[in-house]
Amino acid sequence: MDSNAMNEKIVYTCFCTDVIHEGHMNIIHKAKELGGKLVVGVLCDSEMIRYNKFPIKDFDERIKMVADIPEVDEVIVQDTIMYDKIVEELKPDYVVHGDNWDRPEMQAIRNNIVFLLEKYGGELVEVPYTYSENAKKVDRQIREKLSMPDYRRGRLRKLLELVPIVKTMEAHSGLTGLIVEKTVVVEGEHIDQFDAMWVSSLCDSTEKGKPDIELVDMTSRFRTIDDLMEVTTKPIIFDGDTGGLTEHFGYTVRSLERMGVSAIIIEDKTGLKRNSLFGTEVKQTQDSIENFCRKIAAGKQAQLSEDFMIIARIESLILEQGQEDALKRAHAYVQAGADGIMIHSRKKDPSEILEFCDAFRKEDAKTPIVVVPTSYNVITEDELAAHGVNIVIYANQLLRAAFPAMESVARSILTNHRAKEADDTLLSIKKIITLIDEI
Ligand code: SPV
Ligand code: MG
Repeated sequence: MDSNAMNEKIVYTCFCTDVIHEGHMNIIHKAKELGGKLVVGVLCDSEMIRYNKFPIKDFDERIKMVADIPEVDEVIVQDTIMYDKIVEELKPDYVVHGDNWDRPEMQAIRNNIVFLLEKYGGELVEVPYTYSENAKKVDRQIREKLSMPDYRRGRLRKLLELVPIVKTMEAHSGLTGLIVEKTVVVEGEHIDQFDAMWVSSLCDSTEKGKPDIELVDMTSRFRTIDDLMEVTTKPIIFDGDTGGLTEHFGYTVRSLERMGVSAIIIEDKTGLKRNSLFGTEVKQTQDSIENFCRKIAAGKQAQLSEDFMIIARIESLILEQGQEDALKRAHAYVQAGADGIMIHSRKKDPSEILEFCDAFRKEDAKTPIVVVPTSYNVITEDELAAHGVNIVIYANQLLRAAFPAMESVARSILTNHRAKEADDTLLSIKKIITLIDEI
């Protein structure tokens, strides 16, 4: 007979945390006071990630951490952030939660709980959330750990194991980094966020008013990475252009590893590099397979950490060399040591990319595939994942959003000889002065 049938009340609360501090213990004590059996759910890794709480502890460790709390009678897995499945299975008399529903995603969760409990007369018990100085310190320490180079570097490989597709957004400054770090959306029952950041050569150069031709030197590119690293924790994928001279490439790999970057992507072009989206409209030269393999191998040889990734980018479709050439190169680059491949296209139709992915996956089931759907932007993440894609990069959208907005405001002020007309389109003064938190 289950405990409900025995009339023992079921009290449920869910934890999505790496540490238990006083705030959590307060919830446990309040839940225990309700009497009955205290069941605590531990949110699974993939849902922690969607909820923008990348787990530091392994799932098993998090289960043990909760099981070790003496008041807890049973620990179960909660494998979706919304409570439908758990409420259906457990039919708890009470769901206990802190009353800190401040963010929109928290509100969505609250609505979901209330809706489900109302169906059978369950009750949501909201405990005043206590956030002591010590609890704040513990949370801050967790965040600091996420930003440490050794931890951050390995996070991309962890993500590749935990999520169906790694959603990567371009960031070219501290501010855009914060947007990628913090933006969370609620869409029906789903909560989502970006997993990683792309330091694009196009955006990094354009932001500095320079063309995307490897003109912005590595020291300057590293400064951009530093700006991002200072204020964010998500893993960084660096656009390494051609990787430069083979003799220099190992040094770049070591610097990036030291900084805590997770991966570099280098493209198989040589000579003056032009942006791929020009395609064959400008002169671009593809490197030989042998040379490019030597470069990959030199990078792998120099690499000191286990988790850094060197990803080889194939320009055959961009340069209209055909699928066969692209596939031959992909397999050769993997043989040379590449930890992943990126296939690029500038067509509006995604078919050539999907054809490549299907053919590559027939021969190679595991090497991660990276794509950049800038021109073929109709395709969704689910469709890409169904064709074996592991990392999707939105390579330039934030910068492209900012430019027309800024230009339009500049025009408005010039036209109106004052700023009033532009003001409605701007962030309020109150928001801009409070946008960045002080620690
Ligand atoms: C970049 O973002 O700099 C890239 C992708 O390399 S693309 O611009 O499409 O070549
Ligand atoms: Mg680039």
